[in-house]
Amino acid sequence: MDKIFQQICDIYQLNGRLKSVTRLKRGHINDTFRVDLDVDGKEKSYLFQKVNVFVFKNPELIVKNVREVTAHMRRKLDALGVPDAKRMVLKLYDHDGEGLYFAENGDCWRVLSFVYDATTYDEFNCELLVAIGRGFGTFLAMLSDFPCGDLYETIPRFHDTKKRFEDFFKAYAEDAVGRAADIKAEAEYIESVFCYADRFAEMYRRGEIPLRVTHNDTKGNNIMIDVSTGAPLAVIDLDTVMPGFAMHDFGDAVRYAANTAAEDETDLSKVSLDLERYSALAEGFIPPMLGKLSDIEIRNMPWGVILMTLENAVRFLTDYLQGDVYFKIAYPTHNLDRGRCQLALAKDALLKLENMEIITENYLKN
Ligand code: GN1
Ligand code: MG
Repeated sequence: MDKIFQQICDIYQLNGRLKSVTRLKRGHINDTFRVDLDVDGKEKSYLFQKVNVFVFKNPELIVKNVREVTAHMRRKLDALGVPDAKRMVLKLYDHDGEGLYFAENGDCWRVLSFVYDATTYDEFNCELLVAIGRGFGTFLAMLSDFPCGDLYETIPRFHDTKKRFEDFFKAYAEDAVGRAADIKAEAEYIESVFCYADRFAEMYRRGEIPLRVTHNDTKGNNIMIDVSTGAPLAVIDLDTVMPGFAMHDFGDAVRYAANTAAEDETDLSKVSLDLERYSALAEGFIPPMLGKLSDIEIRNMPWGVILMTLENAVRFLTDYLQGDVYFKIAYPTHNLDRGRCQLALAKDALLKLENMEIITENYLKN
């Protein structure tokens, strides 16, 4: 076993004998490992994560945000006397007052609590989607009184959709690795929907919608689910918790989990937005936030779906044009396939805008 894992155990003073390390297939950015220790004959597990410092240029900021946000949630759950609080909020471990450990080769590591008897899913039925929606909606609700301005922007302009489009146009024009010719049709389509990109930012500037503490990466596999009850437990992957719009969190959850195909499906005839799954996510997500969300935010949830899907499409295609420097890929055209799939989903979501609006209207106050 790689000696780094033993080193991390020593640094963080995790008592016990290192038994096994399993790499988890989780996320396109960081590397995550489950580490099992033997503590006096009992197994204890942790998550070790190697933080991608190309993506998170300033990983200390993540630590600050995660510490404050999780402390806030823990205080709330403790005050309510919630018995399972440990499984509902991740814990970030410290060594000598530091959250991160920089190895000799420059790799940046952190240690997180392991959520027992829980798992994440990449395939979804409606019951699971209600739970996932509820988990993310409750996360937002618990943080709704956290002062937004106290959070650092861990990735500047992360959901600035207009900027994401502009970055795509730039990468397309520069054509650094000679791939622009592969996506001529996609680029034309992206040009045609650019007019939507700044919708939320404009609404914000007009004072119509607020910034909230949001998760910003609400993929269905970023929440732990209790394996026996199916209840949502801890929301994970807290690196992008920053000020944002509620519609982004709802929209990204739908983008990922209400697609009838995988995020990187190459048979585009399989890709579509499943309205029943949309409805299940709304049923989970919106009620914990009722009374907090304004009608205009609720009305704009369908636009969250469209914009997050377009944004991910342009991000994947930008990465393809730049030679796959950002997202992990499994094969050379992976980002191209992801981008095409997301565009197909966005087209279907645009066709179903009205259907989504009708479903979402059920939650309006007035
Ligand atoms: C990345 O790490 P992961 O896989 O949860 C990305 C998200 C994208 C998502 C697309 C920090 O999330 O923004 O929506 O891939 N995270 C970052 O699957 O860029
Ligand atoms: Mg992530």
